[in-house]
Amino acid sequence: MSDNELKSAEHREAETREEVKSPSLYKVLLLNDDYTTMDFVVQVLEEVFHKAPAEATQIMLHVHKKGIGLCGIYTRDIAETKVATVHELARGKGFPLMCMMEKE
Ligand code: TYC
Repeated sequence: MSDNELKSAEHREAETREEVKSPSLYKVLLLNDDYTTMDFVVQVLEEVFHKAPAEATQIMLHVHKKGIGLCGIYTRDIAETKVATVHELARGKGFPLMCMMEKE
């Protein structure tokens, strides 16, 4: 008899649950400031977050009015890379644009 057959159905089910546990997800959020241009924020939303032009503009205007807005939800490594990319692109243009991630 194999190892697997000796385990109770409950044990096998518990093991299966652990194996399929999904990774934690993180919101990537953009913060408003007074200096970054609207065009640059829309460009970032299109190029980094793969938003279509109309949605990118909606998100940018939401952040402009409310102070913060959601760009997307990703696993930790992807979210960290998006935040770093936004900061690198913004600093390259001399903008103070801030991006952050928050565990869901
Ligand atoms: N508030 C900026 C302006 O008036 C535009 C802006 C929007 C900046 C969204 C950052 O995340 C941001 N030029």
